[in-house]
Amino acid sequence: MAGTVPVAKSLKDIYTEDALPTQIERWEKLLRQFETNYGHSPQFVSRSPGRVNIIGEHIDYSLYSVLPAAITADVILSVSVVDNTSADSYKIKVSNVQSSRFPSYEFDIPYNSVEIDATVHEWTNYFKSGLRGAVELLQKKHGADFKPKSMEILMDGTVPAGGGLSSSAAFVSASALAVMYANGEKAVDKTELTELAIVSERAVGVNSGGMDQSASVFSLRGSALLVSFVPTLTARPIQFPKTNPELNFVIAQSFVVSDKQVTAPVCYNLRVVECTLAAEYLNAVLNKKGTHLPPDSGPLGVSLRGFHTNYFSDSPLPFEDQLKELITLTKSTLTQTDGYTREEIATVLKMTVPELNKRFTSTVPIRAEKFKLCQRALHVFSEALRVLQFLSLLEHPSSLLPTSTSTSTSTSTSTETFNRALGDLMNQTQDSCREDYECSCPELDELCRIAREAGAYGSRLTGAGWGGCSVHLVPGDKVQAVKEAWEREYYGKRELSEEQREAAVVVSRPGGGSAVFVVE
Ligand code: NG1
Ligand code: MG
Repeated sequence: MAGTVPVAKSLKDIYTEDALPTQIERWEKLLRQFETNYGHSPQFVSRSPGRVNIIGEHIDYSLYSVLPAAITADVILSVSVVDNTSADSYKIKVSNVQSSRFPSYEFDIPYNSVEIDATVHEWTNYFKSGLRGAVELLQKKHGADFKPKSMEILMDGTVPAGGGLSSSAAFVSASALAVMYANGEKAVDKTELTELAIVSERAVGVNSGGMDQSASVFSLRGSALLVSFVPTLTARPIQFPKTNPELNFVIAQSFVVSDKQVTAPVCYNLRVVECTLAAEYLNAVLNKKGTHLPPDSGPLGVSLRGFHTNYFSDSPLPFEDQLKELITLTKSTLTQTDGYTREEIATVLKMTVPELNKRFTSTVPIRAEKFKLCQRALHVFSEALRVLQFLSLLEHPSSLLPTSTSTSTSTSTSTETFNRALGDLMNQTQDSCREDYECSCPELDELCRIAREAGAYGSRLTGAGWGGCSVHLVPGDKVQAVKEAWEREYYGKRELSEEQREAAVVVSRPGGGSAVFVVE
């Protein structure tokens, strides 16, 4: 599903009807504030949304398919392009509607490089990483002496930071899109934009997969998105069955903030390294074709999916059965459930520990004595399988429905059976994230327990975890009960601001992806 980023004429092209009144007010405020800040109106606004991941957690960087959907919350950047005056640099002025939290900056940037200091956690790093990716692409297209334009920017973001709804990818994608458009690219290719946003975001210090940027750029209103990374990046819209009004996804914040840039060495980046080491270890023990894997597009150059493809290269076994066999093989091969030391892994990979460190842990800082290869690989293979099972339920709901003529009672019973089957898969994901991947936290577990007891079919964390958001499949007539139970047992017991209370729970409808809006 390729194509170019849409240029919207009206906010109706961007938001669902229920979101419009609030959004119109917000956009008008942004345009007014831009005039106050810079003394004239902006020329255009670039927009990219956050996302909720429905299923497929922590497997994008192992190159397995995932199923996210865009949400209404987004990043909007109002922009005006300024004539360059300097011979060797351009100027970027960037400010935020929430100016007390996010101070304004002015940067003089040399034409030939965009410096980002990932060790200093500035909010503008995300803008700069989008800028860097876009400028590199523009210079690849138009020649190394291409001179980017100066820009004045005012941003407004409504995706909560560190909340598991991917504020970072929304910001990086909107920034890269703004820079492309400001520099004369009026038809920005979605795949190019996504790929550059994926690589750019890694410059901020997190070795992320590509799910968030794909969801942010490619999503279509009303559909979830199946994002695949092999053999190339593709995004396919998946419609929810329209005849199933019970299919409500409810997002609930834990208000435990997990800032990935800060926790990466012991959380996110460590998992990326563990998965990569598991791939090389399994390959070294099980593959007869050489000690090391051929390179692929995983963040560290090889992946569990790469091992999978290599191992089953000539096998006629269906993909789902291959995953099942990999689960069995992981258990019989990676038997040390308390983890593996660097020495143990290096010996199997026939390298020295310094070589291992240089190859796998030098580009991203991590801290660990032992690597839990078995548990991490088990999560990845079983989660990849759950995505396929979830997808086949959505695409062939009849596989669970009775084949004979159905009365209305049996139809509603079978809708319930269907939703329970989806919910069970989400619950299994949560178990796997908690037990094998160790990326949940007591608060997320608690939100899931409360929701299930109040009638949710399925409940799990969404996004990287260790805090942030949870997502729940809740029957329409139980949404209220679930909300009340959270209020009573979770939110009511915490000190939250009015604003936090209001944003705590959202019933999500899949929204559209990136867009440019031209200001007349
Ligand atoms: P969050 O923490 O929601 O931004 C992160 C990664 C994804 C994916 C999920 C876990 C980034 C930008 N995103 O999402 O690629 O790996 O965790 O499934 O780091
Ligand atoms: Mg993020």
